[in-house]
Amino acid sequence: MLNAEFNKETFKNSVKENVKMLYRKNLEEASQQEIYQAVCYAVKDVIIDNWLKTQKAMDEQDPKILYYMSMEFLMGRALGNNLINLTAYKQVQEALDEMGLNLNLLEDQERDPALGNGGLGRLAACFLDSLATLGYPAYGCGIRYKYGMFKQQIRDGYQVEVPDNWLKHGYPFELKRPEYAKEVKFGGYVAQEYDETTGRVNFVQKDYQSVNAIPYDMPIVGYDNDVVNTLTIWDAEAIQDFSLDSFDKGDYHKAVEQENLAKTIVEVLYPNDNHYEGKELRLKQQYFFISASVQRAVAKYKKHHDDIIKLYEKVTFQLNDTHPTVAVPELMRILMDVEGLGWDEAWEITTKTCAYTNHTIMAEALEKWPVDLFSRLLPRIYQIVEEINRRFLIQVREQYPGDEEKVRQMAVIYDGQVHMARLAIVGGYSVNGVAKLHTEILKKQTLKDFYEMTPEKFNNKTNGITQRRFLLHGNPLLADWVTEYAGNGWITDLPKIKKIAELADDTQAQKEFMEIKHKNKVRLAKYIKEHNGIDVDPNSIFDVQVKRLHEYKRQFMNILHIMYLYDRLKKNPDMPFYPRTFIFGAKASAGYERAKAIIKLINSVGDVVNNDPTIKGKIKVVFIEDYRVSNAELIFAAADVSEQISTASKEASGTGNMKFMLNGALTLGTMDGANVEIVEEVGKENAFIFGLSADQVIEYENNYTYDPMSYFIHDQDIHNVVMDLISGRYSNGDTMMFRDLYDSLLTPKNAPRPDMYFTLADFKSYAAAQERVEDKYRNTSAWARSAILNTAHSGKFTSDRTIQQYVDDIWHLDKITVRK
Ligand code: 26Y
Repeated sequence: MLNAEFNKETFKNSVKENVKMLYRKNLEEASQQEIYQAVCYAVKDVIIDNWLKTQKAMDEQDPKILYYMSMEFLMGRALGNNLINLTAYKQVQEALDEMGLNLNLLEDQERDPALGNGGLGRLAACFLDSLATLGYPAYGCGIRYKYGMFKQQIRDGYQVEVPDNWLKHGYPFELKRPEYAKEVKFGGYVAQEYDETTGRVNFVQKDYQSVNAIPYDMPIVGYDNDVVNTLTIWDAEAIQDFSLDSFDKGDYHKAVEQENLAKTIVEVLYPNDNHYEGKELRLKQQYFFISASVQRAVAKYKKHHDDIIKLYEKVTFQLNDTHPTVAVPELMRILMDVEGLGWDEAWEITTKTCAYTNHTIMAEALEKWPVDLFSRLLPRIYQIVEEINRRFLIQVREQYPGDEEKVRQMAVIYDGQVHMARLAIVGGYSVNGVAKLHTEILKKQTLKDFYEMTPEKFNNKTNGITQRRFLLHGNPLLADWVTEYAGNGWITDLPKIKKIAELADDTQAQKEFMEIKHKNKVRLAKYIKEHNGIDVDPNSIFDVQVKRLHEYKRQFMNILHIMYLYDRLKKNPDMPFYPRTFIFGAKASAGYERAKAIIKLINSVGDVVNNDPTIKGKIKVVFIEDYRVSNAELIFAAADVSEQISTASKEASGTGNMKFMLNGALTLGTMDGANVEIVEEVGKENAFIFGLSADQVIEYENNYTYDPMSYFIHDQDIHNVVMDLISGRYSNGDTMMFRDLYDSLLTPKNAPRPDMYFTLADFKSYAAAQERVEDKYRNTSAWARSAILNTAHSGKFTSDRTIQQYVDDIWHLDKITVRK
């Protein structure tokens, strides 16, 4: 569709004008970065008009608004995505071509805004895209970290973390809104003051430190509907300039402290994924953005409504995991201490406003804050949590008289700790898991006492991804091919993509599909050559595992299998072997030593294998540095095999699995997370499934019956490959380099049991599944058929579907209309 705003000539002029205005240069003199900025401002011009229109529509239509509260938004680059959603990508590409400029190269000038770690943060970004595209009124609420997810460099095979100064050149799409600043208070104590006029006792925080939260708005452009929603991220500033005012007031010390607080609070994103560390600064970050966001939501509501009692009719908070859970007591505080409501009224409103999504069942990711720290930092909030807990336990004891085990399992404050998941469940009206299997495990195991007490709160919302970024933008060749046959309806209605299933048996279509895949593999091979200096063969099988590095995701099993294959090839050079390129991309949390050792192992195996002429290039191992949203788009488009090999029961859903499927890769995976539903959609004959089931894993865990040593002793292949960790083969003779990894399988030092992730139990069935991959790939037609069917059956996994289900079952929003 031709977008009127993108009249080519007007656009070209606008770019030239912007270069002149911003840099006092003409086009020939400007750098690529400067032209990129000029293009962004030209695009922003169009967006601003729609942004205003959306704002006006919201003011007029007064809809219920969703606030999606998240510590993380992994947005990825905005320029290309905004052009896609404005349906102006191709016109702008042409306009720039005519100016002698290349849109792809300009896009590469943009730093990824990486304000998130992995799945949870990227999910939030996909959700914002779908909310705007479906026309639902929604705000993302988060933190404007000065430094996002670190940039990863690989030096000598080791991960090195480099600060991500993403704001260095300024971020062209953001808008500072100082007029909506909010004060956020920390520490001090709570005084009770009698108010003569109302006859009430007020709770007043004294002797506190505070910071100013300053909102920055980012536009979230809906696809072809003129809707522009907002992601608000909060920056912190000192309340006042300490060098002037406070010095005179003799409060110099406090002023310096407040200045420091403001500086440190938004300094950096914690690079932990699925792993909790009780750091005080992190709790400060949580309360900082939640207090500011809740204050703003309440203020916005009060602009149009004077009946605070009905807040939940116009406002709903979705808590992205437990990280924003202080929203529960913070809303209670505002309703009672600021709005003057009593406990019961405030509680009713709060528990109709907040809803919680759980993203993990792993114990190590569950947030628990020591009472001492929590109460010191948030004294009034702590009082409220105490009272929530007191009242809740009365209920529990009423329902389960004499059953103190229930109290232990459910108390919000227990054993000197505030349990955030419990607070989120008690304080909200909905609890959801992110895939069917995950929700079942929550109900039957992890949260079973809560499920038993309030089953009506529990529901499943299987995750999804946005096809606009991960097919339309990331894989234009396949997108055009799909559109040619099935029309462009899939862009906003992904299930329509199913029509291409009709082509699965068509030889010509199979050929075209494989040619597109091949071109995308050439594109990735070029990226790998430029970034890694490694030559890879686009005719080999591209076997890809990209995701955060974590033991439960078992990149370790993948590389062990590569070691096993290499060893077999060495011993038997003429064995049938289809050339394979194993591609990894993964950041390890900075303090996660074992994860970092796995990165080193992957690179070390790569060094040996890639440089061994005797295997004639049959195996290549590539570790892509700095895996992030922008290079992910290239990687998904080029993959043949999608490695989704987590220990069953551990991966709540996975979303990379869906991106691969959409791009026609075949899943090699365990029956975990959303893999289960992927197989349900595409059929198990079009995937490679192996390994223990979630039930089997849980049974082993409960009964302590798993014995990895027996595999090590009785299986010669396993024995050999595990021994190669300490043979020096991949470490220039250094037998200690990978000793900890070896120990983790057999004799753990800092884990409750060996091989906690059942690597040895699953190894042989993984290797067998890999053989099935190879067999199938030899039959090009059979492979192409399955690949087409994967794309064809990916309809369920659009985040548009996920969002519609959240709207229907949890949020109950109405659409706004912007385009007349
Ligand atoms: C610091 C600590 C409390 C923490 C920080 C980040 C805990 C968890 C996380 C992030 C979790 C996460 O990304 N979970 C992933 O969420 C995805 C979206 O639902 C799932 O697809 C994926 O399986 C899950 O691991």
